[in-house]
Amino acid sequence: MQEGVIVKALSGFYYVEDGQTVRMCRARGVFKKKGITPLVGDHVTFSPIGSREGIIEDVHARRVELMRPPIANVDQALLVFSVKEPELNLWLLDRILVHTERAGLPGVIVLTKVDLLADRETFGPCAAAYERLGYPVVWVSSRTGEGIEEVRAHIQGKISVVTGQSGVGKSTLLNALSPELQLKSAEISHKLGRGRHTTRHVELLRIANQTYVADTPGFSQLEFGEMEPEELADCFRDIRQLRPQCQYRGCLHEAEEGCAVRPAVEEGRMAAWRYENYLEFLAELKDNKERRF
Ligand SMILES: Nc1nc2c(ncn2[C@@H]2O[C@H](COP(=O)(O)OP(=O)(O)OP(=O)(O)O)[C@@H](O)[C@H]2O)c(=O)[nH]1
Ligand SMILES: [Mg+2]
Ligand SMILES: [Zn+2]
Repeated sequence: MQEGVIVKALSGFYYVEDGQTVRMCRARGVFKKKGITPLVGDHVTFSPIGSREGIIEDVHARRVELMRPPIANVDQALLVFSVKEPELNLWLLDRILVHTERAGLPGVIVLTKVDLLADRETFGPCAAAYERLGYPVVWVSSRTGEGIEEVRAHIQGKISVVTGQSGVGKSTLLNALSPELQLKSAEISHKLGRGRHTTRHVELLRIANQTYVADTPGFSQLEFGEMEPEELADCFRDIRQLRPQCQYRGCLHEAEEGCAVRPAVEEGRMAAWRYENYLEFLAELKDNKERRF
């Protein structure tokens, strides 16, 4: 038996790197029975078959696990959003932040395609709002090279996952960081105003010594799965900070008396779009829960 890390998952095969080679492995059927899906980033024990194949026998306990996109044991997420083509979508940004916060992952917001922007001022207040919450915001153009070194500084010595809609420039960004990767990228469809889902699998790529980044397919939907409505407030850093001041412990921050969140929004201490997104996601989670019963 040997040990390695899953670096790629594709068509039912797991590509396991053991420090020397990458082997194409299948997972033992027992995982399916136990409801375990091996993820890219998983540390595994495998039985080798010849020099290029193997069978995964055991998936080691995960330090971190993210389901959207599916990956394990990363240190942080790079939330990649273009300012144009496609337009910056704060609803999706807040939605992906729910997933990363829930996984306990630090997030760095990367705003791409800033070369297409005539006036950056329009995005200034929005970027500042996320920075106040502790999310660094990096302005990037893979075309001019702006911000690439700043991204490099953020990923140095870490394992990161890039996530964002199709066509925002995730693969292009990784190519700018490391041209020898030669990842496929493609023009967005101008007719549909969105990307073409060029990247189709999750793959952990080596950028430098000790520095890895996982490229992932663009998401379109980001379902919350079986998450309790009560868990949502914890995934919004602004609400998490205000919550101790709410009068009732079980406050869901909708219209409760003595809630500290609503006044904060009215007085401009919390971003109004964040609160609107919170209420919308909350309604969705309540609805999901009803359907489960
Ligand atoms: N102007 C400009 N275009 C960019 C920039 N970054 C990427 N693009 C273009 O955006 C398009 C989509 O880029 P991709 O890297 O394929 O996007 P992706 O996020 O990997 O998309 P999926 O793999 O489908 O999820 C390509 O035509 C890129 O050339 C940028 O900084 N500026
Ligand atoms: Mg891609
Ligand atoms: Zn409240």
